[in-house]
Amino acid sequence: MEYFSSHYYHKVARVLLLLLLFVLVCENGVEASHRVYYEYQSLSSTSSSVKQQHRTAYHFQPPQHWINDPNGPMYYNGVYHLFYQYNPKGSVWGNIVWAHSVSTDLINWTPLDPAIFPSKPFDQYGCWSGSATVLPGNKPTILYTGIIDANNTQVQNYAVPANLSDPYLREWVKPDDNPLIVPQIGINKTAFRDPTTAWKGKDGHWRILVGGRRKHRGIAFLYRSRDFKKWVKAKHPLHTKAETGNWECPDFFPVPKIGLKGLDTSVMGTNVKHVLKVSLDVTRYEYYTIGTYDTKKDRYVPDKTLVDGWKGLRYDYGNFYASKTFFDPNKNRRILWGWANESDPVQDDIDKGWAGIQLIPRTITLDPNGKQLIQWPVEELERLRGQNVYMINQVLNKGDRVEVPVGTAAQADVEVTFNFPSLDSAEEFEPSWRKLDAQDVCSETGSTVEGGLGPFGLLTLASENLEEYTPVFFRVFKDGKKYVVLMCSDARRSSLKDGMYNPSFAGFVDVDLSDKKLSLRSLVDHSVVESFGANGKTCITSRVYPTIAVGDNAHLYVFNNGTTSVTIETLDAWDMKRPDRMNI
Ligand SMILES: *[C@@H]1O[C@H](CO)[C@@H](O)[C@H](O)[C@H]1NC(C)=O
Ligand SMILES: *[C@@H]1O[C@H](CO)[C@@H](O)[C@H](O)[C@H]1NC(C)=O
Ligand SMILES: *[C@@H]1O[C@H](CO)[C@@H](O)[C@H](O)[C@H]1NC(C)=O
Ligand SMILES: *[C@@H]1O[C@H](CO)[C@@H](O)[C@H](O)[C@H]1NC(C)=O
Ligand SMILES: *[C@H]1O[C@@H](CO)[C@H](O)[C@@H](O)[C@@H]1NC(C)=O
Repeated sequence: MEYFSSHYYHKVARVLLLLLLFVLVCENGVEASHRVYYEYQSLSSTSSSVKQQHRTAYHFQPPQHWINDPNGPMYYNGVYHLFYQYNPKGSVWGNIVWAHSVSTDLINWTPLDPAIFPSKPFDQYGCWSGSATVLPGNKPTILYTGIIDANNTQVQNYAVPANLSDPYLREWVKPDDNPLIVPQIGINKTAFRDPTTAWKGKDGHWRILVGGRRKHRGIAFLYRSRDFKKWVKAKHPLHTKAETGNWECPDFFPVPKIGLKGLDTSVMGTNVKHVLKVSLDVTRYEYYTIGTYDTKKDRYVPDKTLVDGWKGLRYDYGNFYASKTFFDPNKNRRILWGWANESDPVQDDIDKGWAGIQLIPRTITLDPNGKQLIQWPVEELERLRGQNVYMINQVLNKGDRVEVPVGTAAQADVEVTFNFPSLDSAEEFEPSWRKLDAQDVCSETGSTVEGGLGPFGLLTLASENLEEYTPVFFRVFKDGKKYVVLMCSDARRSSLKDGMYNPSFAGFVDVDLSDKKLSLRSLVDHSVVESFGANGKTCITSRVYPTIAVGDNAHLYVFNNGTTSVTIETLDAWDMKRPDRMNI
């Protein structure tokens, strides 16, 4: 995928581009939205200049520099591999290579040398995102997007391990019969990227998707191959959707209708549903649908009850993009990786010496109601839990704020279940809000506006006198006979420093309230708050940069600002240890 720094910039750039087009009546094909900081491309900072204050402790981060999309995650011979887009020379986007790390538990990672970097005519201007497929005979193959000229022309290449006996697959080779796929006439060659993991049809042919666009229509191009070398574009894309703009990083995989197991990407049939996720270049967020893979027509049909478009379901309603899943045969689960960019100004990233993190990998399953996915941090994360503090049956009246005395509130994992006596006091959901996104509703209400049932939840990365805090909370509304649950992760008061991107991220939670309970888990890690509402039905990530609520001065509280008292049924919090590197 490509990086540009803000939606606003994008709009301005589009207007400027249109003007330019009128004036020049020509188009050079270079992305208007593609903000490249040439002046910083070759700056090379040293580790000693890297600012540590907001660095994460247990989220994935290299020692320095810029990272973006997770690439080609896979499990091979007892080892998890994570590749990712990386600028080896600075903390802004540019000079992109595939950095490579390995792990045996998804938590403790050891960096290796970059696996794929520009070196051949078919990728000399960049090695962009892609996926891994483990071919029969236990042979991993990577497909990735190569940039072949200064005009950003995109092709799809492959790379294979140089030595299959090397337990860490350190070295990768890019054979000379690359590229495998070039954009044929009719395909926009600057919007043609991010090949998926391949799946095998009943006819024995492999299939992959490549993301792209035709005008404003997002497209998941389908390619087929018998031998993984010669790829032929299918007449019809697997799926397209008007007015969604360029699709980046498509991901397509099966989930079982019943049960929690993950499935190999090639599994199909009546016992499975399929999921298609796309990353929206225009809005810089993702959406997914659940649907049916019609293997005869080789087309994907989203379920009618779901929104196929900008207002569709999201893995995460916060700072989360360019995600990718893989099947983990070791524990029979499907795991999701997502990237969170920084929310501070570019100059701060340069000063820090780093930018971007990978979020905690999440196990994903289908909600038994079939209407959405459920996500939960991989169980291995729990090995980092240190000292536990807990609360039970503690009542929170209106205005109460209670400290959770966890050892390091800046580096913690907290799980809480609230219960409430009734839903009677839920506020009316204003009819005018039906047109709004959850985020807009959250920014109108927030944690400071008293409600009936809620706002209640956690105050993370909070300073003692609440000059700074990032509240993660619920608010329950009544809309006719139904209840609407809003979950917010509101960064507006997260930092006293100006210039931060600090939205009141929010999502609705499709949860049955008949047991009058709501649960919340937050992973707090210095500059990230990654939250899971209602056992993983709604997830929201915020990147925040407190100035007071740092290190030992960060606090964690539970609060209630609704008129109805709520009870902390159980709360468990742990301070989190730092992962180790493996010795290899
Ligand atoms: C890039 O596009 C411009 C305008 O179409 C063209 O003149 C130039 O030759 C192209 N450069 C390359 C390397 O393809
Ligand atoms: C091709 O895609 C690029 C990148 O999304 C876009 O800037 C350009 O306008 C597209 N060209 C056409 C003809 O649609
Ligand atoms: C391949 O890796 C194995 C295991 O690390 C090593 O013993 C062997 O020498 C390597 N082969 C080559 C050709 O490098
Ligand atoms: C609760 O509401 C009061 C009154 O609006 C406000 O002063 C306070 O900051 C709120 N608490 C939180 C945690 O937002
Ligand atoms: C992350 O950064 C913020 C602030 O610059 C932008 O507004 C987002 O668009 C950006 N997100 C992505 C996915 O690039």
